[in-house]
Amino acid sequence: MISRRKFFSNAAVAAGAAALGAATRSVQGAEPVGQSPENPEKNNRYAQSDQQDYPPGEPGKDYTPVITPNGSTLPYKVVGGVKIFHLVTEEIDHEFAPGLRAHCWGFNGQVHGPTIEVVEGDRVRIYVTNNLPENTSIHWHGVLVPSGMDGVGGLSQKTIEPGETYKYEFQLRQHGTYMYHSHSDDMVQIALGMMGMFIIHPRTPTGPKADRDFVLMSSEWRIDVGSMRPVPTEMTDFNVLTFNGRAFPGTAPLVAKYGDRVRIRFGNLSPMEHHPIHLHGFYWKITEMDGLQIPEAAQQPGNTVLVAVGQTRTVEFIADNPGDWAMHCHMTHHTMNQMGHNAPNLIGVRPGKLDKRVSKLLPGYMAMGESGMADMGEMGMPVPRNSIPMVGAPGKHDYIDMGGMFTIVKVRENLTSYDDPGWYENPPGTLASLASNDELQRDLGQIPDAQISARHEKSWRRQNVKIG
Ligand SMILES: [Cu+2]
Repeated sequence: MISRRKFFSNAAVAAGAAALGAATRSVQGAEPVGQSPENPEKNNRYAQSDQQDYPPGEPGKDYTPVITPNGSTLPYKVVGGVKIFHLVTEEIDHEFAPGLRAHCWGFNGQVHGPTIEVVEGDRVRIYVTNNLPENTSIHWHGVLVPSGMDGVGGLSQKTIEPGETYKYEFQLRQHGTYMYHSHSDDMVQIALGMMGMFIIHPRTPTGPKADRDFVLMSSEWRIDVGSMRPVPTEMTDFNVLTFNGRAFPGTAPLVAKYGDRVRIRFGNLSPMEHHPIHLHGFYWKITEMDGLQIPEAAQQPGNTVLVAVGQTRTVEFIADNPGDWAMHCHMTHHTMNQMGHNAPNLIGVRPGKLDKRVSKLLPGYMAMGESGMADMGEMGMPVPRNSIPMVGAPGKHDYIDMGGMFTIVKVRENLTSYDDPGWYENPPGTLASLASNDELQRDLGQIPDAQISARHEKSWRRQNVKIG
């Protein structure tokens, strides 16, 4: 490959110093980020040639390793100054959440594959052994590699047949948050889970260091209730939504100490849908788009970041608000587990004696959803084996009727480890609670005479609370 330095020296020979100056300016003008016009070699992601050697970056010395909740980082060894990785594609019996497993495709026993973590300037050799029943090839999504290492089956390379091991080798000439995924029979292989995150740390870090550096990859699946195989031909009706291959309550919390600088690197390789990821309790700044660093003055603040299919977005915030904070896709159907979308709308329907009448014909029948659907998981309805329709999880205060692409950011003072600290203890006066009659009288001048909704009536009946 020709480095920019070589390109310029060739150009100078051919066209002279004046032309070089013009070319330098125009190329710089096209550069998206982080440029220093006075010193074009600095921060220039094309400046490293493949001939320039760097020692392999070491965890703890050259970078603080990332955390992949519910996942892991791919181990490597160094041979002759090159970092050696080995990915093995295979079918995996994967658990999405307690109660739901399916036969997926992934890497090294995991869905999704382990996070590849390297340092700018590292030279890597990645072996890919194909244990799938069909050909594959692996694309390094967003990583600047020679064309023949880009992994598009048929276009960049011959595909890897079952049983074969291919070798990819390149030097990393950039840093940021990237991904990898199958690029052969994409529709099937991505729908079955063939993807992972690819993190490149800067060789010379600038800016504040993150205390917690999390990696979260979004995906979506169609797994029919009671079945064990995601449907790869699904185009619109996904019913299992995941962070790092897990649906809530299967998602591990993201734990931070009060005051930590937290970085979260989102990637989305869902087959079809974009995900607006929303965090409660904080605002963040978007520091990277598709792995490219945004200059500080241009970093957008917010609390929701849209991560489109194929994109990565990196955010940073200071964990200055202790508590248990929801973080989730804000598409409401993406925080449900195995929600069927063809259910009749029963909200507001008064079933009356319908249940009794139908149950004579269908033992166990029960009209559902006439007062909303929040109760369904809690009621523990009998469901087919290996399914979690509408399931959420018991929370500290009540049942959490969320699922899918939902997790919890737990921020605590005085943490001694980053293990799950359990539920947050709310300091006195900081927890929403039932208003007393005295308070209502004092502040509203009346005690509201709310109609008991059907839902409360039902749940009170369950608890034998006397009503009416
Ligand atoms: Cu979503």
